[in-house]
Amino acid sequence: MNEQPVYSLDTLRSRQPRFRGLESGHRACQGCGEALAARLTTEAAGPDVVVANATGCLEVFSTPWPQSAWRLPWVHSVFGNVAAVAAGMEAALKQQGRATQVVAFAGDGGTFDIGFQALSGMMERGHNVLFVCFDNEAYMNTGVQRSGSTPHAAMTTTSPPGKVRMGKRHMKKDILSIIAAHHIPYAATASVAYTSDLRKKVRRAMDTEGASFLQIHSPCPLGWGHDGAATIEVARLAVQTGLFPIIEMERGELIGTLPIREPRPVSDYLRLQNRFRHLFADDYRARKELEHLQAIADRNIERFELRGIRPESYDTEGADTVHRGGDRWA
Ligand SMILES: Cc1ncc(C[n+]2csc(CCOP(=O)(O)OP(=O)(O)O)c2C)c(N)n1
Ligand code: SF4
Ligand SMILES: [Mg+2]
Repeated sequence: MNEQPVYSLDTLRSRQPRFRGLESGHRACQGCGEALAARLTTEAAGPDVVVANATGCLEVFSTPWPQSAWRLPWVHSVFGNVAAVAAGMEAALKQQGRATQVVAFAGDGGTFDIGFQALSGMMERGHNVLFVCFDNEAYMNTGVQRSGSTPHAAMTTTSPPGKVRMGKRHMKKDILSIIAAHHIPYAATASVAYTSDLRKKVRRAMDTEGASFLQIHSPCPLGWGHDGAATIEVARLAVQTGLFPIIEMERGELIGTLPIREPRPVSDYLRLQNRFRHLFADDYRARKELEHLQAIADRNIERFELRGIRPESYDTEGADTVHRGGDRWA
């Protein structure tokens, strides 16, 4: 009879796959940044978590009745009340004396716009909930309508470029400043292009007592009009141009940034996406809008000192991009 080798518990554990909160086989588009962001977030937050998920792409592509891609307890809320649902769950678990933590998921529409009232109340009351906004900069689930997070000049179905204006007229809301005004213990931005940074922030938020907030920049190939294979490149360029600053705040004070060694011109980022195609037309207004977007990026770089004035252990050049096969940050 063949003797089976005896492995230690540690060896067996090291051979187990990482905890996966969101399984493959869901119905997101190829290259969906939101699906990647949700997978990374649950891997870092789990396994002892329960999730409340607002209506939106993530909820729809992960749970086509009667199937589910979730490997953790998960509840679907309506579009506008996920923070209230998560707050109730947290209060109930606390009452039962359980250590299970609560995470709320919402798109930018469910965060910046319709879900904001419930989010503000949850933060004000100080519930021990991590609220994650998967920011794909429009209402994608219902066919790419503009949201309060859609960048200025972007094309959506409700902000088409034409004779009157060049895409969205209004500015992208500075949600992190609004969150900072609630003085919650921890708030940060992250990007699917910088996965180690994203994981560290999720863990830090989970270790924080009280409300925490994470805004994850999550490209949407369908709504932004880029190749699904270019999702990470697009996400990285948003950071490296200064258009999506990666920052961390404690009680409303800036405590960390991801510096940019060599800022790239915004056109490198915009050119990859169909939603900004009209900005490259031979048109005076297009040139003006490009200058405007460059000024926004330059202002972010100056405001958050992204040229690396602050001492940091890594920057956008040194930080990883997508890391496969193991968790070197565990
Ligand atoms: C009160 C209400 N209004 C509108 C809708 C339709 N609706 C469902 S999801 C959605 C957009 C979601 O956008 P976002 O939160 O950004 O998530 P995404 O789909 O982009 O991930 C809308 C408008 C709804 N479900 N409930
Ligand atoms: S529409 Fe965008 S956010 Fe929705 S599943 Fe497709 S890529 Fe993801
Ligand atoms: Mg959205």
